[in-house]
Amino acid sequence: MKEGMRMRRVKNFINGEWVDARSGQFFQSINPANKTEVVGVVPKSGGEDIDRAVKAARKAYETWRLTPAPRRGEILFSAAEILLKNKESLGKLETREMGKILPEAMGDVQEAIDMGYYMAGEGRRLSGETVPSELPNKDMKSIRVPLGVFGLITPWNFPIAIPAWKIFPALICGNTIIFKPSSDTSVCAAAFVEVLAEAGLPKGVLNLVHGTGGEVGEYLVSHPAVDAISFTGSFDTGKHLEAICGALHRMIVTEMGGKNAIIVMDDAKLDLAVEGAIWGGFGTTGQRCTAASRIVVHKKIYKKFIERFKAAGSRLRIGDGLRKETDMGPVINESQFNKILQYIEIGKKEGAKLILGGKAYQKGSCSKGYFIEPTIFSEVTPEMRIAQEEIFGPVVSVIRANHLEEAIQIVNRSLYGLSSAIYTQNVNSTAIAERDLETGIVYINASTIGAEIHLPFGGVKHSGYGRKEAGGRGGALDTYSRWKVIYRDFSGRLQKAQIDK
Ligand code: UN1
Repeated sequence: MKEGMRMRRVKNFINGEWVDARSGQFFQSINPANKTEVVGVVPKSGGEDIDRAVKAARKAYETWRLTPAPRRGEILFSAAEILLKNKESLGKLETREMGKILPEAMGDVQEAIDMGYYMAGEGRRLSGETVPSELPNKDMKSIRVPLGVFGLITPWNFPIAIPAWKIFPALICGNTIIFKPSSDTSVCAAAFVEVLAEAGLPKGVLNLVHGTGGEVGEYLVSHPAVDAISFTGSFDTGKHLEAICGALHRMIVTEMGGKNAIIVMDDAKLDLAVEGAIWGGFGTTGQRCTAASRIVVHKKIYKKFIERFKAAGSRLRIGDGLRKETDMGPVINESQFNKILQYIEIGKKEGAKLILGGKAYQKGSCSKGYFIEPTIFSEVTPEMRIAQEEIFGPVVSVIRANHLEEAIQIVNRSLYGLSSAIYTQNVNSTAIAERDLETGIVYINASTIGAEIHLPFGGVKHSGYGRKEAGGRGGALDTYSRWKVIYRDFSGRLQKAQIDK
């Protein structure tokens, strides 16, 4: 724990060297549970730093793409081993820089470990198809090839897992990388890159450039020598980057917001549903893109659900995520803190009934951080702004529904479509929900959060665009490689497909 309290001077990582930004300027990364604690001092980079990183990545690509994938996999396997050895210290660092409670921070590191082992194994598969030709003495196959130099832009809410979701598959497929993490979690990003360097990644294959989205993110996305982009963050930024890439004819995948909902039917196991709503709504302080911000409850059990949900919410203990007894940590920064409090005011003005929380939490040492009470609104109607817009904080809206079909309509009446859930004991209801819910992920008798890494992750509508993160075939491998098709004719004569019989 003592080690965890030190302030770090982090650097950019370009062409295998730790360097400051060309500008010589810095910014601070602070602990959201205690604004007076500086977790790290971080280089404030600009276009010149990106230029150097892109140059290094382009050069490294020439050899990395030819390195056998099983060898690339060995480096990933070593990285996973190092992460496992350092799981607790990385978790503590993450709690200090991002605020989530330690068990969740260690889960975040575990998600990266899982992805490391998984993608290491993919190094021995990366399979395509070999199929017979319609002509004699001819063979044909599809193979996966890298896209080239990838720009990766990641958010602060999963400071190690989300970079791992992108970096490990991009590497196993043979791409080289410029990694631009959120400026709120620069120290975690540097710690993660240190692990990959220690695992033996050749110089230039993975480059890290710190800075803000406006200053370096956009420059990276539109850089002429970058081949593809993967972005996770807000809808507004993602859509803007999609437009840039569209004009440049550049591949981009975006993973964006959510307004995820849990349906609780009248035959649900109520206590289980309440637990799921608490975990989905207030886990990670509501700051997952999969967070359950709407609970759509069958009218027959609405009152009972509200009572139990409120009681469970009021038992949550708020505080520094490093303390064992804490259930819910702070929100990430001042602008999020203000935005969430504004949404609470909007909810009140719209006529929703505030039944729990509703303000900043400032008891004792919590006055030094960005803490907000777990907040529940009941009597929310589907069109209210608090039921439509992504708040990204510990604010949950409870909506009443008359029957299953109406509940599904309410869930689908959203610009977003990332994750949804239904609690019911009726197998037929689960079948209808699984068919009709318009989200990329559907949970049955489980909350909206907690996706595992070996199936594709991503949503529809405003929640995402293009290919998916995580998973193998149909997921990350398709995102970070493209198909090349080879036809070989060894007949020694001209053979015409579709014409010769
Ligand atoms: C995110 O919130 O951006 O499914 C990712 C989950 C986590 C990942 C969330 N495994 O909740």
